[in-house]
Amino acid sequence: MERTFLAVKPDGVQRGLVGKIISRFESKGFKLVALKMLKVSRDLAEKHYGEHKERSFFPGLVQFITSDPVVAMVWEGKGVIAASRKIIGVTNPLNADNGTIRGEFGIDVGRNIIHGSDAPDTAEREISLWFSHDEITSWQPSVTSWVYEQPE
Ligand code: D4T
Repeated sequence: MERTFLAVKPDGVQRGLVGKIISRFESKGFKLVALKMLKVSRDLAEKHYGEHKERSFFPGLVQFITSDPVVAMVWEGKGVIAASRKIIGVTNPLNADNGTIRGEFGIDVGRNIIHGSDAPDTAEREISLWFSHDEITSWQPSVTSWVYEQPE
């Protein structure tokens, strides 16, 4: 089954949106397999956002993501990477569709509430960057056959 890495950023935590955000992925039918709250180190932030290190917004982004706790998660399910990006909405909340997390809760690109992996290779890299193998749980929701026509 496909997995993705999601993180409620410090603005989402400060604004009390953690429960609402988790609820969206739970009610879609995706399975939460890892969850932790942490204050992100500068090293982790720079590794996570490494692809942006030459961009002008990089210092502010690292400052923001390390400023207060984040809630880091791994979610599992069919098509979870692309579906999560749809649930989250585009990067700039002002352009995000109504009904998406960013569209509903955000305004500024530097305060866009949640991160989600954008492709399978990114998801794999981010999951192993943020979680050790033994922090990821294996469990079988009892509702699986009510979510999937042909459970794997
Ligand atoms: P993340 O990675 O946080 O899920 O966001 P996206 O995948 O949607 O967008 P991204 O990688 O292009 O940007 C990473 C992160 O940088 C912030 N950002 C971005 C910013 O502060 N100013 C900017 O101009 C851009 C483009 C927001 C998300």
